[in-house]
Amino acid sequence: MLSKKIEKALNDQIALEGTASFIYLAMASWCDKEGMEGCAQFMYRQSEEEREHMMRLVHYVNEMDSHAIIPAIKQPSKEYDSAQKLFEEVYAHEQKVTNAINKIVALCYETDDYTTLNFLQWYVEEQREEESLMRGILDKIKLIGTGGQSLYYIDKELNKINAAQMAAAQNEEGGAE
Ligand code: OFO
Repeated sequence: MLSKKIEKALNDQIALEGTASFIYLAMASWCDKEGMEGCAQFMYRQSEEEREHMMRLVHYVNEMDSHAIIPAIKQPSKEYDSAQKLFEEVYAHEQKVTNAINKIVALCYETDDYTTLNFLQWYVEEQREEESLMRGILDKIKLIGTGGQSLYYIDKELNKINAAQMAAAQNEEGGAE
């Protein structure tokens, strides 16, 4: 069984991942409405991924004979000022999640919970990848600038990332067979 401290920290993390999933879904929907198909596809997938991260935690907490609590989720913003602002928000959210994961890792050391520590290694690696991916997207957006056709080029860049991620997922599936 998990200690009360770790159980609470993991339940807070469930809420954070669930919130990320909803925020990213709202962002995907806004991109869709604005005709940015590549960005929309990317954010729909990020939203799914965050849900999976939440579910991993739900299963872990319950497997450890504790109780995973499903949180109420606040309605995210409906409108975003620009693609750049949107990705700045995503990046800031990812940094917040990384900090939260690091705090639970520290708590695991404090409470000698090496099972949870081991479980969290996957999240540590995932956050490193996500932060670097979002930073890369923001760098590209800044390079493209805000000229007349900037949205077109930003969307094109996101489509390239979509294609690369789909190919990587297919490779993984192929390897797993
Ligand atoms: Fe859950 O990986 Fe990002 O936030």
